[in-house]
Amino acid sequence: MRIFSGIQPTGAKHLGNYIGGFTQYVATQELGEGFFCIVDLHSITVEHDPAELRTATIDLAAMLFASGLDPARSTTFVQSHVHAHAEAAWLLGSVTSFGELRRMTQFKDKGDKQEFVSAGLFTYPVLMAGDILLYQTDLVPIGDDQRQHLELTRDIATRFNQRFGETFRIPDGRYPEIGARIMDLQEPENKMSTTGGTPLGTVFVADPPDVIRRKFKGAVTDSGHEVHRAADKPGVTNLVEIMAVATGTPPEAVEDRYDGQGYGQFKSDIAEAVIAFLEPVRLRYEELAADPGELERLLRAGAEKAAAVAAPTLEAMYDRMGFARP
Ligand code: AQP
Repeated sequence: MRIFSGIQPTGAKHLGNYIGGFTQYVATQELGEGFFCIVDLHSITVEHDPAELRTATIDLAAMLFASGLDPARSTTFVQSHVHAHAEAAWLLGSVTSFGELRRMTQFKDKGDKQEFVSAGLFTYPVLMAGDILLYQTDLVPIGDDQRQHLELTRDIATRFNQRFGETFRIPDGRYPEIGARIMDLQEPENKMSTTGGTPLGTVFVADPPDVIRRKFKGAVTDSGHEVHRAADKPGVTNLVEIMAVATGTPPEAVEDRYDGQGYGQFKSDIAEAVIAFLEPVRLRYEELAADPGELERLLRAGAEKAAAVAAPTLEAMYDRMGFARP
């Protein structure tokens, strides 16, 4: 079984990324052959700082290894190191319609927040489709926010196969049972997000304990005492889910334990649970990030392995589309 997922090197990674991304990568690497990609080409679709992109790329490698990705077992690499990704995106653009891309909710949400809406932001899902399809992927561990992009990937692959002959495996998504969409602590109707989140509502993996305590203390709930998940209580629902994931207990058990007690104790217990959940990763991350030379070496080795696996798929794409190859 082939597993592929990508993660953007944009700034600090948050608790939503950790639950929707990292924990699933580590779990799925046990299921087969994993390819985990730092998708730097995606990060330039919104305004970015070149110096930051460079350091964030290496930093993210440290965080991926710190969370438990094993470089001996899973291929961890940087997207721009494997040229096939950019080429595949161009080819797949011809089997993706303008109408499909225009329907992507992430484009609408992010586009609304940008002063300059780049063409790259619009075509981003095509690049993502190529990322996944190049590796003949069976399973894509992602958070709920990427569900629509994965559906589009499946449509693009099916269309390519129909038009040019069987070339791609059709991938399935894998979403966390709990915590597939962690919400902002201050604005729980919005997902916790790097570009769209509030500063106090976004918990970073590398936040020190006192910062995590402060953020949970200020989390928006409602005026009641009921610790129950409900559509009209997104703040409480989110906290119950976070507590469930951080402690590895079912959300119903969290509700039973705290119902009727008020939110003060609940919030302070969640903060402690999240600190304990993230601390080993943060400490290991700090250790690994101190040796960028070693991280670069691991990423070079990863890119070599990834390039070898992606090359035959790209070649098949060119061939079936009728290109006269050199
Ligand atoms: N709030 C979330 N809850 C659960 N999973 C989430 N993911 C992102 N936000 C949440 C998952 O994290 C993985 C890596 O995401 P990414 O950093 O590559 O980019 P993203 O999905 O676009 O989300 P970000 O990081 O918050 O950036 P913004 O919102 O600024 O684009 C993915 O598997 C994602 O599903």
